[in-house]
Amino acid sequence: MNMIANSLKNYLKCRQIQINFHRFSAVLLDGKRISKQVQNEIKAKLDYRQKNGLKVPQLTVIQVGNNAASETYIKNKLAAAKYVGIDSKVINFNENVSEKDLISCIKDLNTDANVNGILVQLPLPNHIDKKLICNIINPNKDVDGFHYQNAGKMFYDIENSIKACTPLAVVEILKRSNIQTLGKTAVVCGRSKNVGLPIALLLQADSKKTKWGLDATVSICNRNTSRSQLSDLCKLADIIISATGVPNLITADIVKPGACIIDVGITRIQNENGTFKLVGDVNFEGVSKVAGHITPVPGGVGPMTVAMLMQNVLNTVES
Ligand code: L34
Repeated sequence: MNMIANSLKNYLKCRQIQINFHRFSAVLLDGKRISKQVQNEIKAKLDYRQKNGLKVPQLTVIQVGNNAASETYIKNKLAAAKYVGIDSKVINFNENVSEKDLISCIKDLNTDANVNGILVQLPLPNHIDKKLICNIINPNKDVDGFHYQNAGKMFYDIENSIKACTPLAVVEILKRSNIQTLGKTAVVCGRSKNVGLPIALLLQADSKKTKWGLDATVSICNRNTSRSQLSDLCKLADIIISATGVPNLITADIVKPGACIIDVGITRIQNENGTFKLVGDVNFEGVSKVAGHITPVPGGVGPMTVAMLMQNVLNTVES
């Protein structure tokens, strides 16, 4: 009896060691660090341009209303612009601004030779047609890549398309972290035109036809995908990209051991004391014990989105 008890104790001890070993086994994909690295590379190019009397790009951000998240994101974009050496400016509109006034402002910026990049921060109030606004922007100044000409160029593998910053951020994290994608299985949760769908497009693109192709086999899930469907797909996935804004959508039990997890979701949750905390779509605590690589929230895709915006602005004067 004692022997059995002892061997059980030993077994549990071994299991414990194993469990401890698996705790935080995933490599953290540090978006903040990679973002700094990208920004430093952009800064070096812009320093060179400035020294040689070449044009320093200008970014104009349009903010409508005072959405708390937008305030933070715009602040981060302006700070990055300042760091890398991009001139920037914010135009603020009251949330009651008419569509007509917004359009006339954008048209002025479209023809202003001092403005290289135009960005209208989303979301916009309900009385304003987001699609209309995004498609009024001069496609050559559309540093968000939301204009249908830029989206269409990406669809058709045309080289000089401006691509959306969040999809570029996901790709850049994968590339700089040496995550293999060719022939791998990927699941994208979310099909939004600005995030989920373009991420899936970049992941599936053919590297023989475009320089950005990642050659993965991609499934795209949406709100109608059942939990069991999602689970079946994720369990087979080498890469999971989640961009839904649903906290705890991705749990450890549906993640293949060693998979790479990119969390694009950002949800603000109010603590009991009234302060806010940010969470992603991924149950980080559980999934980080199973996954091979994982991005945190905050400090993951968000800061990289800002870095890729700087890259898009630089491209407007380089190409
Ligand atoms: N037009 N609207 C337009 N272009 C965009 O590219 C965006 N997006 C999304 C919202 N609306 C947009 C952004 O800029 C999301 N987004 C964005 C930008 C920055 C960050 C996150 C999302 C970011 O910096 N996140 C940090 C801190 C966030 C915080 O403290 O609230 C992070 O560590 O995740």
